[in-house]
Amino acid sequence: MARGSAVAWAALGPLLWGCALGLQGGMLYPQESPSRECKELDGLWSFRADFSDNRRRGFEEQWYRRPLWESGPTVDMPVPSSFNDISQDWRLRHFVGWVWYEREVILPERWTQDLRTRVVLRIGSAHSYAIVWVNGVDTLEHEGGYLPFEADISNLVQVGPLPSRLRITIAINNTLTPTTLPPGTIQYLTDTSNGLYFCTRHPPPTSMTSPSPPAWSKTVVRASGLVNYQISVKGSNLFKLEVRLLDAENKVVANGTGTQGQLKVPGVSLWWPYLMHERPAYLYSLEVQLTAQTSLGPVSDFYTLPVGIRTVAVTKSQFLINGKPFYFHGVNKHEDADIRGKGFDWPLLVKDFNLLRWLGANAFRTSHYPYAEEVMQMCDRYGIVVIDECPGVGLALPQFFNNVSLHHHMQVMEEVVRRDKNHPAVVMWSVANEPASHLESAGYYLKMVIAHTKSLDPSRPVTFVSNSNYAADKGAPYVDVICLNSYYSWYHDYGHLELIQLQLATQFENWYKKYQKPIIQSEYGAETIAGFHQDPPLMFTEEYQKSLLEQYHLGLDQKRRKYVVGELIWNFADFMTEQSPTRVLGNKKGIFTRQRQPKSAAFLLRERYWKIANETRYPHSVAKSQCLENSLFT
Ligand code: GCB
Repeated sequence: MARGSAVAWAALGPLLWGCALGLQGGMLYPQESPSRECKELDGLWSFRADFSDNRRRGFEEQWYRRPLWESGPTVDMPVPSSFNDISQDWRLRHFVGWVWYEREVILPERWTQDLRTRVVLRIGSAHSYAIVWVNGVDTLEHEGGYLPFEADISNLVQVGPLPSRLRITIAINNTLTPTTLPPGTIQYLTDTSNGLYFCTRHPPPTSMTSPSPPAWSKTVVRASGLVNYQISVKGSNLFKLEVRLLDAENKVVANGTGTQGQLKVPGVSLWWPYLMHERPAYLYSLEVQLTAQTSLGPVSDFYTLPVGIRTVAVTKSQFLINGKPFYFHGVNKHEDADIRGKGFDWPLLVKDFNLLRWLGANAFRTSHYPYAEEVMQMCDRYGIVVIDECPGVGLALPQFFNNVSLHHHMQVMEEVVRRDKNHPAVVMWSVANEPASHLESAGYYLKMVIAHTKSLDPSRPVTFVSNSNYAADKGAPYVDVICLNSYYSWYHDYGHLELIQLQLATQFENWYKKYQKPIIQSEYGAETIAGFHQDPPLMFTEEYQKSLLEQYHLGLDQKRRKYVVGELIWNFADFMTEQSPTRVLGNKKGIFTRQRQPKSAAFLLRERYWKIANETRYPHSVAKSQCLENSLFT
């Protein structure tokens, strides 16, 4: 599934190449500047699923060597999207194996004729193993969905007088194995000899030539902010780097030169979460200008990175942003919508952010994989705090905790940190959701992944989300914040809403007594079919979802001024899943439907989130925001 956008971009000459923390190099989001041009490759691609028994006909017949239509029929496939719900072919709905995408691109003349231009092909994400050919030449391979990958293709396009047409072919395989992330197992249908297979996941999931960014870290000293930057340059040793930090009014507030340095910002405006300050989400712009000498003459490159200045810290009972206690009142999300499935689209994204603000939510977790970079950019701009989760979901079987998986998991965390490290909205990394953390092998595995993530980015706390018992969990000793999923009165003791408060109190007290770390209720919720009603409440009705939430809220209120630092509802919206007897056209635990219309629980949650925001912090600034919200939505 080509979920993410594809883009080709070009920059003149040597490139700024980000480098930060424990990471070598970086990967800048493609951005136009006086030296850079981008060409979006989103739109209609030619597509074919390889339905052959062994799924390998495309390789046997070398489909990448010629235009795809020459080797058989193709259909139109929109990018970005998931292919599953686009066609009327039932085989595609559940297809596992190799699918082939292809499109032709016409490049601007400068890209192919000016040898000082570097041309880069970048894939926003492809789930989950991808091989890319350019004009039939094997160019790029990448393992793992959800994250970007790119290759410098200058030497492929700058070969002759006018090779302006480029044929890009991408083969993508969505098979999950014990060593992919998420992992899965392959089960053969009745007759293994015909090679028909499908994979299950555990648990069934829901459904720069360039530069690169200066990496930065930040600390706050009274009224001054410090921005540390580090830049690496590719393609020249003879260069000059100038760095300027501009405030939101475009006034230069600090200057620097060279590949690394520290910018001091007197009278700093900090980046605050939504509802925590009257001017939340304050962003500076870090402008980097490179001038370099190359064998082909002098060249320049420009890149501008939005920068937020803030601190994050964890005590044994608090989560602090800029030294003030922060309470996560938010949601878990999925990148999911009707027809398009997983994938990125602007109307949905803006709608979701409007709903988050309506709700008074100040945070979400990227359950259970990194979301598109554009989502992270919106979070920076809206002040929505993010727990950034990698695709470490479904690590439920002992065989998934092996060395190959561990190595890959660490690699994935590197890619997540490399992509998202410069987003002030990201305040914590989550390395997994509900791994079988009661296993000894899982304990070692989680310890290693968490330690590796901390070495990549010592500035942010790291967690994983547990559904284990406090006494059995082997990973909790290594996290900074305990994140707990529990489904009282849903998967346990269903129907018994009266037990929730007691169960929740016991859960919190046991975990806190053992670990003395702040706790987030990272999932809770109830399957609810919009329009189903019953009073007294019965499961699957809107009344039941509301009552369950009310009981949870009473339990959370007992602890939230003590050591519980957050609550994230499961889920923001209904979403598609694999078929199963427990799912009615997907997971219906949303407080909004899949079409983003509110169920009764959305109003309950809205009242609660605004109340928490008003009562706990900055009454002066919050009152103003609420005023604005109310006037917008009444
Ligand atoms: C969970 C999982 C989430 C599921 C949810 C549910 O614990 O983390 O991926 O969708 O439960 O609704 O079953």
